[in-house]
Amino acid sequence: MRNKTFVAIAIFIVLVAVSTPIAISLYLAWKQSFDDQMDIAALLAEDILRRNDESSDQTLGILTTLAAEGAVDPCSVENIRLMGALDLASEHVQAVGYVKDDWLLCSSYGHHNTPLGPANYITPYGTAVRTLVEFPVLPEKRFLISTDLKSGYTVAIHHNRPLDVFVDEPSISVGVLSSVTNSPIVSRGEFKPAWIDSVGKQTESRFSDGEYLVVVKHSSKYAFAAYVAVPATKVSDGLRRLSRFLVPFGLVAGALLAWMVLCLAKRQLALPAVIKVALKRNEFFLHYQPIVDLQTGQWVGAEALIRWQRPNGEMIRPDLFIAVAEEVGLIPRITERVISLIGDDIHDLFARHPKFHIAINLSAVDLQSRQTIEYLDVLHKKTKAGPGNLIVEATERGFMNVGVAREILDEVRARGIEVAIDDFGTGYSSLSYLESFNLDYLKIDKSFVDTLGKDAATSQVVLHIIDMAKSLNLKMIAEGVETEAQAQLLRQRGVQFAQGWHFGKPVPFSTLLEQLDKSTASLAVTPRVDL
Ligand code: G
Ligand code: G
Ligand code: MN
Repeated sequence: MRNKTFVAIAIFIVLVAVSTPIAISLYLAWKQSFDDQMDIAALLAEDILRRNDESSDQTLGILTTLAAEGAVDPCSVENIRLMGALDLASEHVQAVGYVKDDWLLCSSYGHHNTPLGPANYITPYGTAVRTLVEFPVLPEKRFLISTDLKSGYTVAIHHNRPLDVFVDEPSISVGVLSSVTNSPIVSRGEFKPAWIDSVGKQTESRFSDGEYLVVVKHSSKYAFAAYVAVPATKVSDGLRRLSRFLVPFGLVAGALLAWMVLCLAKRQLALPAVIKVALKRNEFFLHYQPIVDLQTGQWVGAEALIRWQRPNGEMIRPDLFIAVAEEVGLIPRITERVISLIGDDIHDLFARHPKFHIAINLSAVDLQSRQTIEYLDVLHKKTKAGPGNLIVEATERGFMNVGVAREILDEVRARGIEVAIDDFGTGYSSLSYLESFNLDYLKIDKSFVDTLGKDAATSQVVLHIIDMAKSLNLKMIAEGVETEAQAQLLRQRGVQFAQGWHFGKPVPFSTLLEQLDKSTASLAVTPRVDL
């Protein structure tokens, strides 16, 4: 079950690990390509706008000059010569002329009598604009003609002159919009009227309608705007080009992440197998953490804590492998090993220190199996343990299947082995639940001891736990005591025993025994005198 979940999670993480960098690199490539195409369109629009501004500057210049000259007969020889000179001097301008009542009467090329038809629109500067004028003499050419309404003077430029920009791609649409009519004055390629709606008042608008990326730039001087529309397919072309570089990067990054995840997963998956090997190779051993009497400071017992050192020197923490062993059903074998290691360690401990106890941690499953009693029986006999020399510690989780657990614990107690509830307060047990078990000790969890002396509201909890233990007639062992201040408070509250770094860290059995022999020897020399 655990393995399946783990494999599923690992596969999921690998998939995410591989696809996320690729998705991100693809997105970045797409974004880059999109921005690139927008920039190209903006540059083109800028170019078109500049040319139009120039044409308009020249047109306006010529119209103002002629009006200021104020020739009596606009079509006089001198005036026509002036028109020719102005025409020649202006790069964008093809012809200069004079219009009256929609007829072109004369121009820099001489006299005419050509009807021009009505104007397409009038600009805010009082100029009539005809966008597509054909002259019979020049059938292939179309002209954009601007006429000053007051003077009648007129300037003609080639219709497509404003769009005479370099566009390497025929699919790109370009054009100039009149801000008066909101329609193209000149255009090349597809134009969608809907684009006009997307144009704001600002000088430049950029948007995409799905089919085209469009940039519209308004002239700051005149009533027109240049637009450029690049087909959206150009973005995917660019994306393809960029992806060729970015996606391999994504793949490498993803593969690296996946590899790391797999390494971690492999480690986790392999753990049960490694635990089995460790059992065979005797890689487990025990440390013992002293438990002291808070009144006398005497060591009254020790908790056996499992330790695991791999052949490569790596220590694996019990929080890690005990949880795995619990899930894969290896706990009975570990408990069996722990109990047998205790038997090997303690020899004649109880003969030398008859009041000393050794506490053994049991897991929830241990309380469901009569096998545990058999292991404990062997230990009991081997160590010649008297009443109270052995303690088993069961966590609240151990009491889940109440019936069986109670039966087994009662049998354990019948042998003179005492029972402690471990990590108390971290589980879900209620008082009534607790009352239904026959217990001897309550171990106050380190998390509650930590709150002592701090002004935290939780420090109230420890007081309730102490009261509860008292009312249930349980002896108390406070865990994880790290300071004298904590010890002091616990002592004041009537807690009898404590365990923690303040008194001693977990040590090998030989060290424990040495200390124990030393302290009793010194006691023998200077016996305590009870007053
Ligand atoms: O000392 P320490 O970090 O080793 O203990 C971590 C956790 O592992 C504690 O909650 C302790 O109860 C648990 N533990 C230590 N030794 C054993 C053991 O022999 N059996 C079981 N079931 N749990 C143990
Ligand atoms: O079985 P139990 O959950 O009681 O496990 C005790 C755990 O607490 C062990 O991991 C032990 O090493 C650790 N421990 C014991 N005393 C102290 C202490 O004073 N401070 C801290 N931080 N950990 C402690
Ligand atoms: Mn414990």
